Amino acid sequence: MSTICNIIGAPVEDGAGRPGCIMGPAAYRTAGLAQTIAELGHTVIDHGDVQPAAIAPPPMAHPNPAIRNLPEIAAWTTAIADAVWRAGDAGLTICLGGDHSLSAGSLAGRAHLCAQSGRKLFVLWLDAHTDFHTLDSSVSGNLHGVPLAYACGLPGFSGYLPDLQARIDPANVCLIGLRSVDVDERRAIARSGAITHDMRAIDEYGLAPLLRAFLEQVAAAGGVLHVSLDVDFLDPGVAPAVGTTVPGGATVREAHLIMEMLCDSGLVGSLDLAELNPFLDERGRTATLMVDLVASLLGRRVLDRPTRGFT
Ligand code: NNH
Ligand code: MN
Ligand code: MN
Ligand code: MN
Repeated sequence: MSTICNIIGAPVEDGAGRPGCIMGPAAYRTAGLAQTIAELGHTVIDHGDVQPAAIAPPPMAHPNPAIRNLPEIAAWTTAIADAVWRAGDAGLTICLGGDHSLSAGSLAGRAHLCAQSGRKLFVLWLDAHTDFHTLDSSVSGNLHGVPLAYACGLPGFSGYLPDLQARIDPANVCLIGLRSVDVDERRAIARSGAITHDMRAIDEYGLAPLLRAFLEQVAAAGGVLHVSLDVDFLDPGVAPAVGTTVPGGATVREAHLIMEMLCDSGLVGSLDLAELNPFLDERGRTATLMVDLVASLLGRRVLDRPTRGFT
């Protein structure tokens, strides 16, 4: 079962607290992402790196003095949403980060496509963090902490980040891997109705039943799934190349199991690879692991198994 993979580089780093994510797309290409996907029998179209739109003058000031690089992130969001929308909804679209603020654009672009096709969009957010801050609640001011709240249409973004063509229903969002959630985010995510599984839930029940329940929900609704994978979902022992390491993350096998189950579901339409900071990597091991996870998503298997795969 082969598909078309649209690769879009999104080398934004203005949303993170430290530089380095600008090198992310280059690191994935160096680690052989396109060749790996092609060897699995798929067709790869690499659209190159997105160029941010012109930054709107004069720079918009926000009453929260902590907020950093808002006009820059607005420009990136416009450009990434447009690139994702133009790639269309056939096959699989992969956005190579770039810090997690890229997902403001990828989610906006996918939501726009789904609004046009009438398909229901679901989101699987694999991250130590919820990224559910508003511009008003963010304490760090780093805009990689807001993309999910923005795409779900929480208040306070209008006039600062581009208006959404369509918002995502938080009830269609499932977050897995949580272990660092700020006070305001904790309140907001609980109120939103999103499905949340922290690391304790994984420890107690195992990943498979948690993910299976969500995938059944997506399938029953005839939905299409966007997967947003933050490098810090993984344990820093196996994935050191990220600026916001949090101990106690997912193991290599837990991450592969997710990708294998996602492949079998046949439901995934788009994927973000967010927060890789190659400056912090050790001999490319994090980039290589991320590429191997994409391979599992796209059908790499140890033994033959029934799968819906990608059609
Ligand atoms: N909640 C924190 C903040 O807003 C952390 C966000 N950092 C991330 N998110 N890496 O995935 O700064
Ligand atoms: Mn994140
Ligand atoms: Mn994170
Ligand atoms: Mn925060």
